[in-house]
Amino acid sequence: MAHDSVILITGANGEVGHGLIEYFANHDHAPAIVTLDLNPLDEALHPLVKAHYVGNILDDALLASIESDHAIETIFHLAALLSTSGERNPQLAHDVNVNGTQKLLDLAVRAGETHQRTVKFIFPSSIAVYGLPNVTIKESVGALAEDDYLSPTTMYGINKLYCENLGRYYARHYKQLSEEEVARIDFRAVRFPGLISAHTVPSGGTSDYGPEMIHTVAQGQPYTCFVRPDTTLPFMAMPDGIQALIDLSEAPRASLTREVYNVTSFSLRASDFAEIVTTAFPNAEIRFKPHMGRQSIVDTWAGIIDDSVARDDWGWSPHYDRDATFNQYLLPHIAEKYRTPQI
Ligand code: AKB
Repeated sequence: MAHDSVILITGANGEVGHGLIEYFANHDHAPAIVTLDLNPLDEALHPLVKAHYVGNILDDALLASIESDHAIETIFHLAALLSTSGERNPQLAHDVNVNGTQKLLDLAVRAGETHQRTVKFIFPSSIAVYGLPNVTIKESVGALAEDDYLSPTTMYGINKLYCENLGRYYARHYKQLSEEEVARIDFRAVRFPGLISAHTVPSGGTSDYGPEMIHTVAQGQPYTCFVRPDTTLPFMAMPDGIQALIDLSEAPRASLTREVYNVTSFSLRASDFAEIVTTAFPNAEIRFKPHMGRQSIVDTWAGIIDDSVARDDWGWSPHYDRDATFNQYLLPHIAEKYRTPQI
């Protein structure tokens, strides 16, 4: 039976999934969208997708039915456990983040063979792949390029780094011993910094202190930050994160010089975050009470990342820099969401 080509989005119910669905559904020439998530898809998105599957990415029968029902052209594989959740349950993180990704890569290979095409596989990786040995080096080393300091200390970071390599293997070397094997996967990954959304508060990540601080204070509640004031991480506004995945997926293959790209917007200390939030919400009550475990995670992550290769290869450029992220995106939407007065 002939099938129409589709884009498959896993972990579709998160905010990145929402953004991708809205983008492709409103794009004239985009294929139809099929989604997979542990939870039922938000009602509002139903008219925008061709089919939604509820279940676990480790469920082989479910993946087989998606594969037989549709001709998959592109996969955005978003489903994952984040870094703090991964330390709470390392075995589950490995199952979902590694075994789940491999199942999706295998599905992509089979879909490519069945429909005689190369399937695009778009993968969000993370700054968690970095593993700086100590804070002194973190502070002195400057912006990290893609191949610097890749010794992650979290299950999540290890999973992401391994899946970057697995994706490159499937794209470039899969079954390299067999003469007639054709590459069936075009694997492309972005390494995200902390993403900050005006609409949702993340959970299970370790960069979450940034978005938690602004959303909590905007609701008139005190916030206790779980990292030291001097902790520096790179961040990006959520719409830019979504745009990065779209831009990379649409870039001509010939312009790409690698599979995995850093993307960033601005780097900020936790104390700078608190200062900006306090300026916007003068009644803010923010205190710092570092959590040893979570602090030790962010101390190994890059404070600044170098995304010049993404800028050169596929024209990456964030729409929101630091000031625009706060003044044009976060503060107006968050104040509106919680109806809190700002100065
Ligand atoms: C996390 O904190 O785990 C994520 C990430 C930076 O990948 N937000």
